[in-house]
Amino acid sequence: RKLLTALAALAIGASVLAAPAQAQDKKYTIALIPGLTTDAFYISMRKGAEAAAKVVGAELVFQGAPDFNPVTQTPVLDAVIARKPDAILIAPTDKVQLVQPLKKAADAGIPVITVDTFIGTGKYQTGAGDADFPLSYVASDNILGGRIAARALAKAIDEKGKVYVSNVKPGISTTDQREEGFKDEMKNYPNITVLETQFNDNDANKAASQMQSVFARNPDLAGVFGANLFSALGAANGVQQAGQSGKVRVAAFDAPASIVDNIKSGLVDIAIAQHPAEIGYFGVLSAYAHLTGQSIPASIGTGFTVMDKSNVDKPEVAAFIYKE
Ligand code: T6T
Repeated sequence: RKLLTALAALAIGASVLAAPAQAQDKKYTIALIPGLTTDAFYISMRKGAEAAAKVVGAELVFQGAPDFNPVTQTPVLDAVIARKPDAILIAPTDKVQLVQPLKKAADAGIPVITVDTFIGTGKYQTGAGDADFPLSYVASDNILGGRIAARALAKAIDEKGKVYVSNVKPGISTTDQREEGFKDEMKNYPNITVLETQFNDNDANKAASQMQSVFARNPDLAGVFGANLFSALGAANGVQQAGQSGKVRVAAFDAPASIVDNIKSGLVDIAIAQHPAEIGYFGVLSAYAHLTGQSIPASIGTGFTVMDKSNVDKPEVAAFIYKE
């Protein structure tokens, strides 16, 4: 009888053990909605997400808007919800304006994970507020990134002079936090004055002309922090157009090939490369873990690689140049 009982227990154990294997047989569809489709940052994120989808045998659907804007992102999200994917990964383009649209996904039973940007405070699964429902937030530490930029720019300008932040628009979690980290860190440099932020709506041309206006008003301008890819690219172009390459120093967030060229030419001092492929990879793995019955962390922090002239040719650094 003892043997029979033991065999029965083993059989139960075996069927429990078999459950995840059966779950793994299901082909999940995971949607990734970027901030915008044509940005090298999100193109790189997609590659990481696709790599993870391949590992877990999921289908990745990449669908986004042509610009970084909650008004164009919301209908894309609605369309994705209508396709009933098993999970949604999204970079919400506004902390507040994407809350209700994403609530619709959660109400429809679709798990939501935010990648790169967050909604609400970014503190999820706390039971507080109306925007804590996403399961996880997978992203860079953007406050830290802003601090790194401040320190690098301070060093480049010998810790004195006027600087400003070229930024996208208020309400985006990432770029708001970069500015916050940058300004807070600059408090450690009493001889540096941070001028008013210039908002460019993610338009590099606008960022370039704003740089020239700031320079016209402040001919002693020492540096600029471009808080994302288009802000940095535009600010650097503005510096060049003003004939100030190497004189007005530039710290860039994000690392597309064009910014790396600018590092090599001396127009840009440093670029803070995020690891977008890592964000995509761990976003998909987190969604899959949740779908197959595992608990997942409410936030996952991904890394940075700081690029400058001295290291950008090293393969282990160049590996983080964004893919186009
Ligand atoms: O900097 C990234 C991203 O982290 C941010 O949320 C929006 O801008 C980028 O996509 C770069 O263009």
